[in-house]
Amino acid sequence: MSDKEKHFETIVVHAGVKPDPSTGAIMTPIFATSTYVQVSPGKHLGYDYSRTHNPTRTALETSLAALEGGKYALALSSGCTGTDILMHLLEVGDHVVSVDDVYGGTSRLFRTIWARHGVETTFADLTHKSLSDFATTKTKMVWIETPTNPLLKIIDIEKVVAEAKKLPQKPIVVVDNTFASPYFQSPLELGADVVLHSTTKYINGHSDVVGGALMTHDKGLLDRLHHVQNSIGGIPGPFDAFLVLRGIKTLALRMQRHGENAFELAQWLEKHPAVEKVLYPGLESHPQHTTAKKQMKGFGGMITFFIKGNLDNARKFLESVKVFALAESLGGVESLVDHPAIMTHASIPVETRKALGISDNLIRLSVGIEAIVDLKEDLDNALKRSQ
Ligand code: P1T
Repeated sequence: MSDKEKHFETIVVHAGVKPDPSTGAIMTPIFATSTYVQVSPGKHLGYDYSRTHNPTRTALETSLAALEGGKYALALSSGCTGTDILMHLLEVGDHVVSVDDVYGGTSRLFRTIWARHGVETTFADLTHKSLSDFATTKTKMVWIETPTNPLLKIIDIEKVVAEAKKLPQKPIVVVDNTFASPYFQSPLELGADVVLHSTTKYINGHSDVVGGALMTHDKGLLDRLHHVQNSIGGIPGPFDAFLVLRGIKTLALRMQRHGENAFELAQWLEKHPAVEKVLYPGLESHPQHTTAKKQMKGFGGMITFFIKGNLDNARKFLESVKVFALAESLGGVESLVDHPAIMTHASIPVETRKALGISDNLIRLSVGIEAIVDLKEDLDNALKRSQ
């Protein structure tokens, strides 16, 4: 049976993992080695130095490619490394069109690092405007994050890909699929050139690794990306690669539960008297609910909501939760709560943040896999204390 014929639940358990030929060990060993013995200069078993390749990483890359239905993947030291490697493909004077609401660290890399090196980024609301409203002849990359972090906007991937293909210079379309995870969304099938993941999040799923990944169908693009990675570093160590590979085995089970819990909490929060507004792509009230239904298989485990009141009310809530932990990051088995304006998106200039709607009463939930009744009770108690 080819990987294409297998179901996602089977792929996550098996892809990339083969019994070790020398011992039969069912789990891929952690190849803690920096170098490999050669029988003659340039004659070796496929591995020469671990910045270039490592067998534990190779197993992870095979698995990551299969998750996105892609042919190739690179495992990286972090999600931000993936963004940086992609930006290294561009030249001075090139231009990027990026979705306006992106992870704070992505925005920081575009604005404070790559702008200094001559690559400008225009941040665009692609929920209702066209790529052509922002693209120039120099636009070489289109950056989509969907659902976006933290406002959970949904961008129509097929539509943006079609618009990009009409531009004569054919910019690379990147989709940061971290929030949806490959369980709920497959951007390569929708025409994207590259998918990026912070594997720190759902893919690893246990909040014990920082990692990233790039997936593509295009061998030429893979070779260019690997050339950058091999030149600058940005690799995960073999122990981290092993942990991510282990986390992937339960990805389908975890995502199913994240999605169920989040859907129920979003509906419940929408009726809560201490909540002003809920943003969750699965709710009919979400402005891009129809697009979400079209391109996602489910709506994910992230919820964003506006609490009634101001920063004081938000603080009271955030200091009162007991099952949810107040922490940056997302996608682990445990529920987390974040205050984007002060925490994950603090690096975005305050005026830009305000214009986007990342206000002081905005709260982001990463809904874990705990019992839904405990999560509800925890939020209910903290919401009551907030007012
Ligand atoms: O942290 P790192 O593995 O480098 O991943 C960066 C990144 C990329 N893309 C998205 C959509 C992300 O959310 C992140 C990291 N985000 C957080 C740490 C956060 O709490 O939002």
